[in-house]
Formats: sequence, C-alpha cells, structure tokens
Amino acid sequence: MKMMIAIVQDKFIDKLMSTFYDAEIYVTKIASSGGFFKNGNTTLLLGAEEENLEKVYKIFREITEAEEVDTARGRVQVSGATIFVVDVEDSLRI
Ligand code: 2BA
Repeated sequence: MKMMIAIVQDKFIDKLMSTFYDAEIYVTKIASSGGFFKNGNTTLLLGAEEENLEKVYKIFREITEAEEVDTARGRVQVSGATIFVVDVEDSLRI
C-alpha cells in the first residue's frame, strides 16, 4: 500500500473530491497553506493499493493543472497538485 500526500490548489478541490468519491477512492482533506504563498492550499491524504495508483494519478492529471503566477519576486509556476508517494508499512482500522 502507498500513501499519497497531495498538495492541491484550492480551486480544484471540489471537483477532485467528488470525482474521488464517485471512483470509491478514500481521501482525507486537510486545510494547509504554502510556505511561499501564505494563503491556503489543501493537502489530501490518500491511502491506495498499488494497482489503483494509476487511476488516482489519472484523476489528478485530468482535473488539476499548473499555472504561472506573478509575484513580487517575479513569475513562478505553481503546480495544480504536488504529489508525494510513500510506502505504508502497516494500515489498521480499529
Ligand atoms: P507554496 O509554498 O506557496 O509555493 C508556491 C510556488 O512558489 C511553488 O510552486 C514554487 O513555484 C515557488 N516556490 C515555493 N518555495 C520555493 C523555494 N524555496 N524556492 C523557489 N521557489 C519556490 P510548486 O513548487 O508547484 O508548489 C506548490 C505548493 O506545493 C507549495 O506552495 C507548497 O505548499 C507545496 N510544496 C511544493 N514542494 C514542496 C515540498 N518539497 N515539500 C513540501 N511542500 C511542497
């Protein structure tokens, strides 16, 4: 099993959450904020079996996209979703 930690721009969240729900993909949503843009983004935790990873990546690719933003320090590219994938040693529901 893998744990995906996905930091997502807020504007994509509603569509992502309803799509994950329809696809029966479990997800936990955490309010978060970027270290650079102090305003909000959203962090999603998704525990997924390896055979479902591609399905989850596909949903992210279809719904989120990067954009260029002007800042005081110049133009930066902000990902629609920044995704980290880590191995899960154990998973329990008690
Ligand atoms: P923010 O920290 O608000 O960063 C917004 C964008 O500003 C970043 O987009 C990047 O283009 C730029 N940026 C931020 N910190 C930077 C730095 N130290 N040096 C140069 N440029 C910097 P993304 O890289 O697409 O990141 C989008 C959001 O994903 C970030 O929002 C942050 O919340 C998260 N993130 C990205 N990389 C991360 C990492 N290695 N660890 C934890 N969170 C990360």
